[in-house]
Amino acid sequence: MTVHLRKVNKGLKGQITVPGDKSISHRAIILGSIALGKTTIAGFLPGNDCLSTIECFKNLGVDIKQHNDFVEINGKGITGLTEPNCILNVGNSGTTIRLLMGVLSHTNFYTSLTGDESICKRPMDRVVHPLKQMGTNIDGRVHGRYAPLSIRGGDLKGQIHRLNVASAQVKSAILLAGLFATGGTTVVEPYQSRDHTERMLKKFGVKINRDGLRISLLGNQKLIGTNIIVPGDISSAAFLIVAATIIPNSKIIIKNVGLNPTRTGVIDVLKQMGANIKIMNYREAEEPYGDIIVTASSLSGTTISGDLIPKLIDEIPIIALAATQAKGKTIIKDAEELKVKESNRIDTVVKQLKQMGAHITAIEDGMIINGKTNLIGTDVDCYKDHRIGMMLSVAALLSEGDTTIKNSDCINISYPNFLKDLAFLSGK
Ligand code: SPQ
Repeated sequence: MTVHLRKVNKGLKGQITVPGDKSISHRAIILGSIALGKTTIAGFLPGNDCLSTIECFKNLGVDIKQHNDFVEINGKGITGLTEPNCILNVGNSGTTIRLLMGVLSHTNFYTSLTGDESICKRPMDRVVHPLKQMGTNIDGRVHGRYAPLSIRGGDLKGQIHRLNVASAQVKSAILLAGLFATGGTTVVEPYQSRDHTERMLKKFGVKINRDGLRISLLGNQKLIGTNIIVPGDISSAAFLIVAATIIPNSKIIIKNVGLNPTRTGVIDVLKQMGANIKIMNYREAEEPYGDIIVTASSLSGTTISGDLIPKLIDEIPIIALAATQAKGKTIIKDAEELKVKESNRIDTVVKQLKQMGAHITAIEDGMIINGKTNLIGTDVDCYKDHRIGMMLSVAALLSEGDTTIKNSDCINISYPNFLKDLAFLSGK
């Protein structure tokens, strides 16, 4: 699909909710499937990635009923999955393929896993190697580096794994495999990554321990079905937060957004740049959440690096757009992981924003942006990457003239109503 957007003349106004958190929705399906008894999920994200996770577990013999944002699962227990009679297709979802590898690592049956063109280019050896060390039989193209993958599980032994990238997907795959292993499994992270798996395992009754950057659990624990409420996705809200910050005269309220501190880096950075963002009705739960109020404001450049990067990795495309509207220089570094997302997000962000007139340069591990620049509408491509598609849609609302975005249907991966919500806030 190609969309045509143009500059908005008034600011964004109104109150809105964003769809459920993608990371939490995936984990609720996965843990509900291997738990004993019934799990319900309210606020589930019915985006393409999470629907792929449901489809994979249905093919593994799990009874799952989904209606919009409500899901009911009759869990199979930790050893109850059955051999699928087809290749499991994860579509565009890195979280699905990597976490599934952990869940399937102990099975005594055969599974093959694949995904779309982007998935088949993303590195899988970061999960394949630790799982092999634990005792699973797993292989893939180029010595296990890429999908398609094949798994025939094995008898797993718990181990200590020291990660060299801060990746919640790698950490989660190892911890899930650890549930089926003899003895204890420990993951040591270089920096803290999102901790939804750890929080949700606790909710399903698993004993799991964090000591600084070390997370440990013992194998052979039972998961008991439970009721999960998924808060709004802060990664989706980030597009609206930046839009309301940089489009003059805006004021919006986003209700019930997840505020897990391992995900709120985007709010910290935007505030540091001068954004007017307030949190109201903050509530502590398994996953904290609250309402976010954003009023348009002027921004100044900043530097984003180190342990902040995993807390905002998926928000870097939209932060880069914010930086084009900030006075002075913004440096984003230590973000090499951007190269192995749905697209190479250093290349795609730099190329597309440059085309719209931004002063932006790629560096080896990030980008440098000099603002403030008036953007110009033109023809752009989101390279089938949902986060690039949403960033370019916000850029279009701010740019002189018309913008045409190719391949924008990828937005359905994480925020199916994004363009409608933007139109609503723009008063259309
Ligand atoms: O699931 P997928 O395709 O990897 O999705 C992305 C995204 O932008 O939606 C990354 F491209 O989010 C990842 C995120 O970057 C979701 C995720 C998770 O749910 O555990 C963790 C992060 O990836 P990683 O590699 O740092 O663990």
